[in-house]
Amino acid sequence: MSQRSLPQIDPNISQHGVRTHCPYCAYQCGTLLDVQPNDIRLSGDPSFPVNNGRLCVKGLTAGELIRHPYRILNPLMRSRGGELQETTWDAALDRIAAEFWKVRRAYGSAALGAFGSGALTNEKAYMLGKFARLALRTPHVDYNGRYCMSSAAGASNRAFGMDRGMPFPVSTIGEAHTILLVGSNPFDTLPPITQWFEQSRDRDGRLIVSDVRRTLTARSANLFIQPTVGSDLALANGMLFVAIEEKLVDIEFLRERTNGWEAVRSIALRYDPVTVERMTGVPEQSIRRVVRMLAEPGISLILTGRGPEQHSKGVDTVHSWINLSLALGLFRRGGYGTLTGQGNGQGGREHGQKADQLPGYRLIENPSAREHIAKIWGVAADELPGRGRSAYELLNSLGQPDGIRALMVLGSNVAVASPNLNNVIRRLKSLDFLCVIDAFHNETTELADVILPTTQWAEEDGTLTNLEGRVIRRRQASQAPPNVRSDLWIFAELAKRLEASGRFDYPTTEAIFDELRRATAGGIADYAGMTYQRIEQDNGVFWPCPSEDHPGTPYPFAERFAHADGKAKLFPVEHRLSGDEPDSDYPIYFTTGRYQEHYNSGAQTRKVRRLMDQQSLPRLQIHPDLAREYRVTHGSSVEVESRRATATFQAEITDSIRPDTLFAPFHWGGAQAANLLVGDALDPTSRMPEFKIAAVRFKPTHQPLEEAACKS
Ligand SMILES: Nc1nc2c(c(=O)[nH]1)N[C@H]1C(S)=C(S)[C@@H](COP(=O)(O)OP(=O)(O)OC[C@H]3O[C@@H](n4cnc5c(=O)[nH]c(N)nc54)[C@H](O)[C@@H]3O)O[C@H]1N2
Ligand SMILES: Nc1nc2c(c(=O)[nH]1)N[C@H]1C(S)=C(S)[C@@H](COP(=O)(O)OP(=O)(O)OC[C@H]3O[C@@H](n4cnc5c(=O)[nH]c(N)nc54)[C@H](O)[C@@H]3O)O[C@H]1N2
Ligand code: SF4
Ligand SMILES: [Mo]
Repeated sequence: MSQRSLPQIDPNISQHGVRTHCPYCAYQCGTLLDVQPNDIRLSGDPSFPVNNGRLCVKGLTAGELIRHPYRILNPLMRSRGGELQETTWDAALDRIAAEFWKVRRAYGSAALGAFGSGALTNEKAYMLGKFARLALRTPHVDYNGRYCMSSAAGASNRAFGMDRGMPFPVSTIGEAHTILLVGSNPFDTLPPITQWFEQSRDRDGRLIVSDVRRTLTARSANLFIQPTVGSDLALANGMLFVAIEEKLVDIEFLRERTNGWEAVRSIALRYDPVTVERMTGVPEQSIRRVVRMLAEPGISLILTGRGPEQHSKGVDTVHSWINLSLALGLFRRGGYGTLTGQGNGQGGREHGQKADQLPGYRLIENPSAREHIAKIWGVAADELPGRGRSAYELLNSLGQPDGIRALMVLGSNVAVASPNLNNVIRRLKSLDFLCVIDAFHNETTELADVILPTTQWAEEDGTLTNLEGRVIRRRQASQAPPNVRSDLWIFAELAKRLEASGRFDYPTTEAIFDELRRATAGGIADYAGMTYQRIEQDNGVFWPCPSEDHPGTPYPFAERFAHADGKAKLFPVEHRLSGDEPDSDYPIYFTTGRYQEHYNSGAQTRKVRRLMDQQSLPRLQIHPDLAREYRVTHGSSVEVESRRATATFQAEITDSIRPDTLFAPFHWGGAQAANLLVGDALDPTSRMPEFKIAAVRFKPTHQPLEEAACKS
């Protein structure tokens, strides 16, 4: 056969399926997805250079979601009797619009609200921000990223003038000589990342893990330290003391590339390692060893996860680790990064679904940012609302005087994932009207008046931005069920009914991306030079990418930081107490996190049989000493009580946790929701809740635990 007669081959479709990405976490593994009438095959994409063919058990089993029997297939509306009943799209959309108009007439547009997600593609996040500002005409749009990486984002913006979670590709881990993971458990939460840690180890690299639990990740570490919950800031300051005392500070780097060293230095000198040992429980010798290892020649990385970030002092805590990385001059070859969590955790925070933000990481209160976006949207700048409430504050305002009366939620199971959960559920119930857009039922749809069924990842096109800042393509591999619609179509239909038609109709998802490119042009997160074609050809493009001939930016801080003078800011930070510290009534620390087999609120993974077979219940990790004292036996039911509520878990007695701390996953709802126990203190800058610390007491209970799979 001659060369010319070969059929046109799309390099994104092979005999193994369509090249797309996993529906879950920020690692965004490349997958090959082949959906046939009687068979769904999903495998790792060996040509995507981030996972190189590997997948974790969640990604491997994600195909089960596509034709899942519990999929929502038609719009649902609650009848007068309170039952959810199937209805037509027109009836459902008309009802939502009517309820929104009713609230708008009675209370004004600021009584409408929207809650989005880091699971949404860039195109959806962009459209949600636009929809909230131009169709709902409310300032109150925020999203679950506020629960996720907002503290790391806050500190990175302050320190570097830019929040690019990892300012280097993930492969840098493979080249590193020393890696310090602070409250991050990526062997469970981003499993294919282990290949880069293995590569580092094969080159004699060393891994240091700081976690309150000896996690799967910690078991691979050369050095494991186990600080008290909430003491990370004191620990970082103590390490800075050691760096100063042992003359390991890179003065030349500080002089050339940073501001603010003197103020930070004088605070660090109050954190001598003997005091810090008392504050954190980490032995002085270990503190010294960590600093010496980080200061050795070669690439050193300090990476944080949610452990130090999800606190009411999260921003300052992250800044303390950035201070240490700057003082050691790590940015010459490595530096600081945060391991972002949700599928589009990075892109989701750039395109305007955040209460204080417009696309391109622009601030909504900045007049020139408003002008730029208003022009692209074809409105006057003063038509754009101002800054709205942050996620928890938004939810806490529901049904309150001056609060939100009608809410739209997409991409978040707020009735499981939010802190002070009983309060949030009460507030959701006090709404005049709640509408949820989802592919599946979850604890939040249970409270909704209208539920709209949406397409899911395999049925969509779009882009996401992974944890490295690499923009990638999600490709459609499967037909959606006949009566299911995309979030983007829903925005357009609702806009028509809210007298905002014409601004939400696009022929393709790519056309939305093209508008997003123009909206981000000149902003911090500049996507102007990216096209779908480039993204596909190059296995993703790193932002900022201001023009089509720009190669993209894998290392944004290689030469300069993003502040106007090109320098990074060190910032003096002090240890402080949490909103909910133990006392004689509630003497024990409680913290939360993740299982490898479940994802976030569990709305998706609790429906996957293979995952439920492996992890069917939330277990409370208890140290043997504590278990003995409280007469709790392995496998029995335990009731945990905080100042707010009680929750029930199954006891797992293990010496991998500190004796003063209990741990439970937050993947379950109802009486097994860890967030019943968590309080509502927020970080003053990021408005991040304290998911990683609460004061509790506990006791054995005879209440049996039911397997809490999502049954519908
Ligand atoms: N399997 C799985 N993978 C996921 C997810 C999932 O739900 N399941 N979710 C994705 C998302 S959205 C995110 S944000 C990431 C999160 O990824 P990680 O940050 O790795 O996950 P977490 O388990 O929340 O927290 C990490 C560790 O912090 C520790 N920790 C708790 N309190 C403290 C403290 O005060 N100090 C320190 N130093 N450590 C503490 C916990 O013991 C835990 O091991 O994972 C992503 N990947
Ligand atoms: N105690 C405690 N609480 C926590 C945390 C913790 O560590 N401890 N972590 C926090 C963190 S980091 C996060 S990220 C949150 C996550 O928790 P949630 O905000 O609840 O996020 P998910 O569980 O991922 O919920 C996703 C929902 O969105 C739907 N969905 C997914 N993609 C789309 C889409 O494109 N469109 C629409 N319409 N729906 C979609 C899914 O079907 C699912 O129902 O939880 C936070 N809560
Ligand atoms: S690591 Fe994340 S992206 Fe990769 S397969 Fe697992 S859940 Fe999916
Ligand atoms: Mo997250």
